[in-house]
Amino acid sequence: MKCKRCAAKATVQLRSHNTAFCKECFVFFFQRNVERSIERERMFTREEPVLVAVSGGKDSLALWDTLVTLGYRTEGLYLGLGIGAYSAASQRKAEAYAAARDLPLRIMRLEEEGDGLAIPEAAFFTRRQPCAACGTFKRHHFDRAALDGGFAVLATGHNLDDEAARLLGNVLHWQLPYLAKQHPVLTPTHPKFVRKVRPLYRTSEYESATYAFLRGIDYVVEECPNSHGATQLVYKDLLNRLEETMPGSKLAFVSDFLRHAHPLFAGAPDSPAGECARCGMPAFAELCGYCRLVAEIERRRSQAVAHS
Ligand code: Q46
Ligand code: ZN
Repeated sequence: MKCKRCAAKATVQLRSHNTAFCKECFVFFFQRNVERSIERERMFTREEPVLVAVSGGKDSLALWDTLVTLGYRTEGLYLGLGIGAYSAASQRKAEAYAAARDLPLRIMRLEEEGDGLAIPEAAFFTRRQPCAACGTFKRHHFDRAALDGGFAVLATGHNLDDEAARLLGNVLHWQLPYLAKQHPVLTPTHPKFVRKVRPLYRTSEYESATYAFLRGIDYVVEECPNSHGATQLVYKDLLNRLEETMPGSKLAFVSDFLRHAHPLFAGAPDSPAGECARCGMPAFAELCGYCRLVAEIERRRSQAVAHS
């Protein structure tokens, strides 16, 4: 098979796009796709400072690599979740990537932040799935870091597979408020929030893994141990089987939703009425969701100590 762009021997076949590329042309294709997504959705300009949340995985490092190559103003942010060997390995990969290319990387670790609560303790004391607390913690610390650092935009490495799985879950349960918020660009609803963007929303997991490999990016291959059994994986598996028989289904599912259906769900976004009495971030009630969660963990932790 020949490369669609230069007619050299193709090394990467993309059934979803019904095409194939050689190494150099695939890298070009990947970067151009990301640039088009950024421009089409008006995510950010080359003048705006962008904080890129990097987990040490293939998607976020491929995203950062692409943004740097395309000439955007970026800084990386690694948030350590305190999940044993997985977090230690992810931090090493993120640091090694940034150091080798002399890129600015902020390191934050939940164990060392104000409340000192990492994900395992949060899950243990709330008796809920670790991912529930993890989402709230990440959102809070990313928002805070973007605000404190004076960034205009926060970019994350969510890819097409993530978006398609999330959309399937939201459609299966007709989660109308979530469908309204399912978009690669979230406009801030409060002066203390920054714009949140997902430039890889049209790029599959296979494409970002291939890109990372071809660009010599050393990323953490293991998944977070808490992801096993997550509903998202069931949806991803289903969509992969569909994609196998009907290549291009994931991309069509997400892009047709954004084009035809999203406008029907998107009403006026809910804006937080005030600011959290404890941390000062935007909040719908007296305390923001993060501070309510921290208060709950602390209450249960002191009860556990009192009973021991
Ligand atoms: S890191 Fe956090 Fe994920 Fe691990 S605890 Fe769950 S949400 S699975 S992307
Ligand atoms: Zn708060």
